[in-house]
Amino acid sequence: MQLQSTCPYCGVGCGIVADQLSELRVSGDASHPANYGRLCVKGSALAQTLGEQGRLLAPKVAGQTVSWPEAIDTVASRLSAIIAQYGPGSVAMYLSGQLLTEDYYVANKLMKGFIGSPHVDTNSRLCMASTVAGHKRAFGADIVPGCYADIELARCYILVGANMAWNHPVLFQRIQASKQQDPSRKIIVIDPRRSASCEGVDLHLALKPGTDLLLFNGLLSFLAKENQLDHDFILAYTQGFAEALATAQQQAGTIEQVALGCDLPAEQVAALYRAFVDEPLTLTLFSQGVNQAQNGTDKVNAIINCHLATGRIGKAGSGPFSLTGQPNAMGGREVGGLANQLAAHMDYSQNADIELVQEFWQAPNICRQPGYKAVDLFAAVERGDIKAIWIMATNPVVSMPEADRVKAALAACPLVIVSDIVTHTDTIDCADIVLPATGWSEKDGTVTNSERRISRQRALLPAPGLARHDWQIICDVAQAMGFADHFNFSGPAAIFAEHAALSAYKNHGQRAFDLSGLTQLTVQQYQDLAPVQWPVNSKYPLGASRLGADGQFYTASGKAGFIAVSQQQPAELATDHLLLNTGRIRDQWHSMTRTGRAASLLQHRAEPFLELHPQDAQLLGLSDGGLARLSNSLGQMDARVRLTEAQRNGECFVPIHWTEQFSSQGRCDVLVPALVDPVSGQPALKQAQVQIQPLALYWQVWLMLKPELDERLWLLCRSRGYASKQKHSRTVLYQLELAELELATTAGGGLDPTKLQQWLCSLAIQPELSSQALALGHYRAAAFEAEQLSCCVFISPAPLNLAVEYLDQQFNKELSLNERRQLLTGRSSSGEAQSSVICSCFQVREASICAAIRQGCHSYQQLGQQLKCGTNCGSCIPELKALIAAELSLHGETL
Ligand SMILES: Nc1nc2c(c(=O)[nH]1)N[C@H]1C(S)=C(S)[C@@H](COP(=O)(O)OP(=O)(O)OC[C@H]3O[C@@H](n4cnc5c(=O)[nH]c(N)nc54)[C@H](O)[C@@H]3O)O[C@H]1N2
Ligand SMILES: Nc1nc2c(c(=O)[nH]1)N[C@H]1C(S)=C(S)[C@@H](COP(=O)(O)OP(=O)(O)OC[C@H]3O[C@@H](n4cnc5c(=O)[nH]c(N)nc54)[C@H](O)[C@@H]3O)O[C@H]1N2
Ligand code: SF4
Ligand SMILES: [Mo]
Repeated sequence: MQLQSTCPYCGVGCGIVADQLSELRVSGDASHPANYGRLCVKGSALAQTLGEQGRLLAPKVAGQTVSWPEAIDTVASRLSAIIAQYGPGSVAMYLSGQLLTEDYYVANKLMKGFIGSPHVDTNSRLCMASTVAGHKRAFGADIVPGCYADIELARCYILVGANMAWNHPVLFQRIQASKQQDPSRKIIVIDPRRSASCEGVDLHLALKPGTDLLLFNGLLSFLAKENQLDHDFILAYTQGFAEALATAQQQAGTIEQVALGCDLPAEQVAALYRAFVDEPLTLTLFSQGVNQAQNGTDKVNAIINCHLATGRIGKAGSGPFSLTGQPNAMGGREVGGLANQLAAHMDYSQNADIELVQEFWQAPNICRQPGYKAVDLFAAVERGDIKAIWIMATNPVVSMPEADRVKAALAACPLVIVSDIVTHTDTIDCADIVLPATGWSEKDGTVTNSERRISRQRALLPAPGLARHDWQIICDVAQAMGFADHFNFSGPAAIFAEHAALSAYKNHGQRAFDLSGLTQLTVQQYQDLAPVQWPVNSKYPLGASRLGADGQFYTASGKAGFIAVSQQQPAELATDHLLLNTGRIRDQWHSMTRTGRAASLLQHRAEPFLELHPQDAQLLGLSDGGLARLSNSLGQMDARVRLTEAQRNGECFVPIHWTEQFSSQGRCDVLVPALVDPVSGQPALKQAQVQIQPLALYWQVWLMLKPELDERLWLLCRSRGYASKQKHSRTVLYQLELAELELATTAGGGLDPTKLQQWLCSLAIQPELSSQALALGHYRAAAFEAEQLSCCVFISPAPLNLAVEYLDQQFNKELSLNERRQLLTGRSSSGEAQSSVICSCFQVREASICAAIRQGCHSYQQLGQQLKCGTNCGSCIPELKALIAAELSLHGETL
């Protein structure tokens, strides 16, 4: 049987087809307009992330498994008791752009209409809030004017603070394909880091972090100076131009001055401006390098200003394009998941909106004031003003700035309820009540992608254990709290119908978000709903691909607004500090609760890492492959050093993904201060100041096991030094680094046999075969169960560079004595060492790729023919190109 659904990861919102053979197989849906059959590496590996292992299968109260009636009753009665004592404002919800629209709708309705607490916010505050605010200032509504089809129509792509090659890979492939078809198309990247998206582009502006506003103000002045303004459009359809231009001109000055402020060569700035002027078909695609800043909203408007000034908005092939992060970041905005919104794109600024929502919901306790935004919400938990918080589908102990404060605030909060799909997350570990939700492939509903397209996520598999749908859990609690009549939905179709009806209620074309054409869907029609772009109403019965081309906007005057914005001086870097940038990697999704389960996705980057320039590393005494400790007054993080000239001097980068489930101290957000954009409340997650020092703990330990360590032993590993956990096909590898004292006492730095024995014993390891030179600090051992390898341990004072894949393959088969001895060398008999996996789909490693390049494969297509790398999802093609370039420059003359 084949079923169509939508990928649960990024905001591209690719359609998938699931084949239910003996096991689920996932491939790209050729008919879906987001991807036309393509999938990136995460989408391709979806089937690997399924299965009951590690899943949360039953509700828990205070660590004890309970039945659903007991869990619902406990949640409802404890919430009611807190509300009775402290008022409705003492309870909060913290939601997620990974909930389905239907889940989100009922959560928001329960809180803002029935419980009467406005304190509902979502992780979209960390993600899209600045864009929402920027859109509302410019367009009067939170609309993305363009659509994906503009990619094939555009001729110039400007990527601002967006690493699309890794984070919106399928859209990046569409850009690449357009460029391949017509190489005169231009790709320009604005990012302080030379990210994977910079590979082979026409221009990369490695600007000083935080200076984008100056760069775009400079562009606006340049457009005026060069007489490139669309005066007719400005006059007829916009307001506020003169002030915005004057502010930009006052600040930006000449190209040289902009270049100085942005720390860029003047020629690069000029080339960017010239490209924008020369090419009317320009798309400016932006993401977190823009949003996650203290002036994120202003940056968004500075970009939109340039598009308004040239009339390039909502037109085929041009426009500003916000790349949404999560699969349903848009859907959450549509139902009013943000604390300053109400529902269906209405907010608290107009009484009429509040009355309308109250009337439609027949709500007894409608909220009339905005609630706390994420950072303020957790500060209110910390102060004790919020006494109960229900967290769904997000992991704030990992992803919020000042994450250790968030953790402490939750630990002290009287009632923390977490709905999740896995047994352990850093946030669940702070919860009083844990509720098992169904996850992707089990749940049913809708999501809206970056181009406003609503697609169905369909259930492909039954719910595991006692897991229930998020909407169902919320409605059960609502019913138990006495709101039964308003939460007795028969299923997601009924919720969607009500959501659509609210968007249409007394709308009369005034509110952009209008699903009036979808209010009458039958359950079957909802089940079969084909992807459609809102609005869907009498004006756009089949949905609208573009908005704003007719010059109609949703401000009071109907005109689009220019916003006068000016760049503040970026904060000075304290002496001995580096500027820390944070972001994503190709194969992992956020806190790794799903992608961390797929062995193939953990080989590209296996540990938390720190990227910095070799010159900085030298000054700090750091070496490639060694460990580093990053710290500031807020916290500390440990990571593996990767030297790269892709990083500007004085700046460094760490990934956001590692948690206490996968590493000892890998959470980067413990270092990031909770400074927010004053307009949007979005935290500036792209900047922190850190000190860095080498972390040399002495003993390098590799522990490879089947099955993984239990919670208690993993905690033990984490508490003893550096630890990281990596899933492989058959085993789990624990890469540890322990302090000298832990295992050594001998004068020459050798291993102390008693301590070694104690250590092995503490981890329940009983080796049967070993090779040891304890005086030199070397120990290698293996244990067997029913003739098969069950564990191996390697200890050395020097870095261990073992062939992980080979070792992993030795598990699950009977080994001869010779093979057992070979195993202890850590290398196969052919002696191949470890190098990182570049192509995750076919597990092709860097070493084989470089060898093939040296043997004459000088294009990624040739590499594909020889090694298959890059021939499935194509996510690694930018890296293949980079390796070819690097090998050729290194060995150019001889190749
Ligand atoms: N593989 C993968 N893909 C994902 C996700 C994931 O977890 N993994 N998450 C999804 C989500 S929720 C989101 S929000 C998106 C995010 O997608 P992106 O925004 O592309 O992701 P990031 O890597 O966080 O940041 C993008 C870039 O901003 C740059 N940057 C930092 N400071 C500045 C600055 O001052 N100016 C400019 N111009 N650039 C700057 C960083 O160097 C980085 O390369 O990705 C989505 N896609
Ligand atoms: N420093 C820094 N910090 C950042 C960012 C950054 O760039 N830099 N980016 C920010 C951004 S843009 C984002 S979006 C956030 C993301 O950060 P989070 O939202 O905290 O991360 P996730 O790992 O996506 O958390 C989702 C949780 O929901 C669970 N889950 C999955 N599916 C379901 C479901 O259907 N129902 C329920 N109930 N649970 C489910 C997962 O197991 C997981 O625990 O991080 C933010 N934090
Ligand atoms: S680009 Fe990748 S992660 Fe994003 S929706 Fe498509 S397949 Fe999923
Ligand atoms: Mo995000």
